[in-house]
Amino acid sequence: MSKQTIALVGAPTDIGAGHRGASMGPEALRVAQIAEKLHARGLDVADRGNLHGPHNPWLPPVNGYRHLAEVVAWNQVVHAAIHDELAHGRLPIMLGGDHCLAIGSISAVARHCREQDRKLRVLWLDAHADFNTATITPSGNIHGMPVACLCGNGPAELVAIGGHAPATTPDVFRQIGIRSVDEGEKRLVREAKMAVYDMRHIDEVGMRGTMEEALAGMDGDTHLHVSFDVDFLDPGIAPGVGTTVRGGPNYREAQLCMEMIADCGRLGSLDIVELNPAFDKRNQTAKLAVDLVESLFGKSTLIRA
Ligand code: 5AB
Ligand code: MN
Ligand code: MN
Ligand code: MN
Repeated sequence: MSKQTIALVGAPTDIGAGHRGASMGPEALRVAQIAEKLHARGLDVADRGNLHGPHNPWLPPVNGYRHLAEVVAWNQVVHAAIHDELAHGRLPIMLGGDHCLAIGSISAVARHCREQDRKLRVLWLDAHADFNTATITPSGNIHGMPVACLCGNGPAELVAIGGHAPATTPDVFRQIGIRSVDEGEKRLVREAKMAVYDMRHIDEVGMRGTMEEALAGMDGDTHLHVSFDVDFLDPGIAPGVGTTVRGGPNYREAQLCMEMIADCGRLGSLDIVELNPAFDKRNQTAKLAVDLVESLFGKSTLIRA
């Protein structure tokens, strides 16, 4: 088997967020040596640099969406770049940027899976369900809507990114770490029968039991995508995000989550999103994210081998 090549794709924008600053995420991850650390793990790493898209005009929502046209433009660019990496057999890591960009990356992964006749599983690591729509959103911020858009509930321009509408269906998702869901959003999550392993579930069955359930049922034909919203982590260890919610996974729980994903051997693509250096101190949250991503690629597994 040839060596796995990882492609780092920077998407420096905060176009879908409620705070400015996630646009600095890609550079903070590079400063935290994401490329060097993965390379040291024996992986081939190519840093593609940053994608380009419209500036953030910082305007109020229109018809329930903030910056819809700019969000569409960014996601088209992300979709094309991530699809191209997958088509060439590489494992893309999208360095966000805010979480609206998962519409572009996951639609590209879903398209690749259709083309290769593979199944898709998405692990959504987040404090939030990101299942809002224009009518129920409390903010109009599209980073709170990517899962809904990917499942066909959103504006046509976003739902159809990549040409196949919807890009995917709720049954491919496993949401982990959830602890902040808006009232209207709760109803939609229940109606969609979304698999939500919320913090209550993690409290009750532990991270190990949770991950066993979330990873169950995948086979050799399953592509695993991880969408890692850094606000998944407890803000005590990860203050560098725009939307902190107390009561998230601690350091060891987060490590176990990543280690169990590594052990399953199916990881095919990754988003690292919502890192906001404007809220961080000494780049500690970026360093933690890189530390966890090293575990996602098997760092701690070797100790026991
Ligand atoms: B994130 C909120 N539900 O829709 C909304 O960080 C927050 O990508 C969304 O998970 C958080 O504005 C979006 C209140
Ligand atoms: Mn999110
Ligand atoms: Mn979040
Ligand atoms: Mn956020």
